[in-house]
Amino acid sequence: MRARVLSGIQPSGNLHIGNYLGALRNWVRSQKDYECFFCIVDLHAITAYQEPAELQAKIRELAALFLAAGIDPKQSAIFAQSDVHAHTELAWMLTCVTPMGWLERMTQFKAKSAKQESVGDGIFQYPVLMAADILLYQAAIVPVGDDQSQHLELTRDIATRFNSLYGDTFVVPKTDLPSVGARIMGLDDPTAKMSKSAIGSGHAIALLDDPAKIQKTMMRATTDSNPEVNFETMGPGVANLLTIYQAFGEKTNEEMRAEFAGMRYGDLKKRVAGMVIAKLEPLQAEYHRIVAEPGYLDGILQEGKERAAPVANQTVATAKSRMGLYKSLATI
Ligand code: AQP
Repeated sequence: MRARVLSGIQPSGNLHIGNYLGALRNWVRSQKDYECFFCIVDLHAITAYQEPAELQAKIRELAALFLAAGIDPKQSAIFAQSDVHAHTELAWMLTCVTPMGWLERMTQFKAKSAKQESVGDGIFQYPVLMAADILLYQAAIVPVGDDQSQHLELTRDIATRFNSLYGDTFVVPKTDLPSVGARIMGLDDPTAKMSKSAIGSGHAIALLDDPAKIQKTMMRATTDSNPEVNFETMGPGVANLLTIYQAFGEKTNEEMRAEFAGMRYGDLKKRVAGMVIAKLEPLQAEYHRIVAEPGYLDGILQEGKERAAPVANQTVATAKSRMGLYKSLATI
């Protein structure tokens, strides 16, 4: 049996190049060596208010983007988290073995709760649900961006604690970060990570942005007070633009220096925009082809659920029995 991979993206906001370079592109690559489960984490998305009709539309949009990026539904399961009930069931069991102190240390919880007057319990429990997503599939590898590293460490701790309390039940997973592009920063503010939920038109490049919009956003990107690229003194804005180019173009550090040292910022931005436009063009064409086929996406999500649910249900059954929870004679 091949080792398993699990990862997910929230159907909130517009998928951006950070999501692609940090996670989605690695998912596509992992299909070669692993049995993969890719989850549209709608239960995570509702930790912030989502307009219901828009959430429904975003779930399909995300499924189409997974396919357009190169996820092959014949090899990998694409499904919605809320469609496989075991996710919430295991999340509760894991909540009961997770000390509150572990969750209070999560930087994403601290940052998100600092922005809100009233903090929902869902934001606090977010990493436990994420642990359930991963552990249900006995995933050995979890390809994510760097912002999820702390949550992955927590998942490992929860799995280890459960295993030591109740006997070996879960595979303890490893994080798979890309070597370049693990944390793409906001184009308007290169000290904050590019995020779907950030407000402002100059912040992110969405995977479905047209070439004119990409060019415009790129030309407005924050740089620094130098006139041209200097690899020794450059600020985070210029470093971020170079990272985007390097990640999309799969260039070595030497190639980057040879191509960009001494280049004026206006030319740098044009060149990065050109690379992003060229790389997104086939993905966008494929996306528009997929969404034009009525019923296709629902079929893909149904097949994904049928592949994911038996695996998840088996793990929940084992975890319940290890914990001593009641099992009736017949399943209804
Ligand atoms: N800027 C990023 N650079 C690299 N990888 C990133 N990821 C997210 N942002 C970057 C990775 O994308 C996957 C999906 O994450 P998500 O659905 O939480 O996306 P988001 O952009 O982080 O969305 P939100 O709604 O804006 O969430 P918050 O506000 O929580 O950041 C993950 O693998 C993530 O690492």
